[in-house]
Amino acid sequence: MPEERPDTLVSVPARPGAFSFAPARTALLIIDMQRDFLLPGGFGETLGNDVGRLAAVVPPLQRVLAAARETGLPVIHTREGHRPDLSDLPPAKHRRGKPSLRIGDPGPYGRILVRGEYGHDIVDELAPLPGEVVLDKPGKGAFYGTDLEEVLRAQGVESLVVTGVTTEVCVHTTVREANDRGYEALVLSDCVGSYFPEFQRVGLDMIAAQGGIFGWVTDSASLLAALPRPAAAAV
Ligand code: TIU
Repeated sequence: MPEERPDTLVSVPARPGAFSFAPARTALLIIDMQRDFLLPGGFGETLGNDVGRLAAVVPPLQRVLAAARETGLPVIHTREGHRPDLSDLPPAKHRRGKPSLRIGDPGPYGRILVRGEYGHDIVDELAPLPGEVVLDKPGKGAFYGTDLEEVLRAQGVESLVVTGVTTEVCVHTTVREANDRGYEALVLSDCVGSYFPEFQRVGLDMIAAQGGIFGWVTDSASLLAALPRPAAAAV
């Protein structure tokens, strides 16, 4: 409940400068930590990517998720994917990238990027708890074609801690969408992952450049040190 969370501002060292937020008005957004992006044989691999590069995101994100739950921040998980009849899949997206398996084709974890399939769901390590919002999105941004704005407004959220994959695609698109809608976004550098090391670095630089043109960037340790938690949980 928002009224039970600390309403005072806390400050986190970040680029391009300290990020101040009220935990009472902040949500943790976890973008597309789905088997289809992280495991061999899923959508990410069909696009020609080395999916092993994303594994490093899981342990720090587990720690941030645990801390968010202890603090009482709303946790919103997203999943990129499409209806089983693919009626929400634009032909241009279907054709994109000449993948060996296209969206909707049967893969080792069920139909690629289709809602309800095993591969479409979130990895076990970050499984949503009952009561946490799981938001299905057809596009790269979490605001496009979803009710995310209504969810945030109903919970009084003004700031977002953004995590997930991939840095330069769905994380970036979502941060830009959030910025345009007036939300302040803090991206955790070790809790977002890319298939391309250079895109990871440049993607984060692009967010924090120009005085924080899209948002702020810090790491999970800095956020965890700043997040107020019950004394027993923080040790
Ligand atoms: N291909 C790629 O890097 N990402 C995606 O297709 N979706 C997300 O980032 N979730």
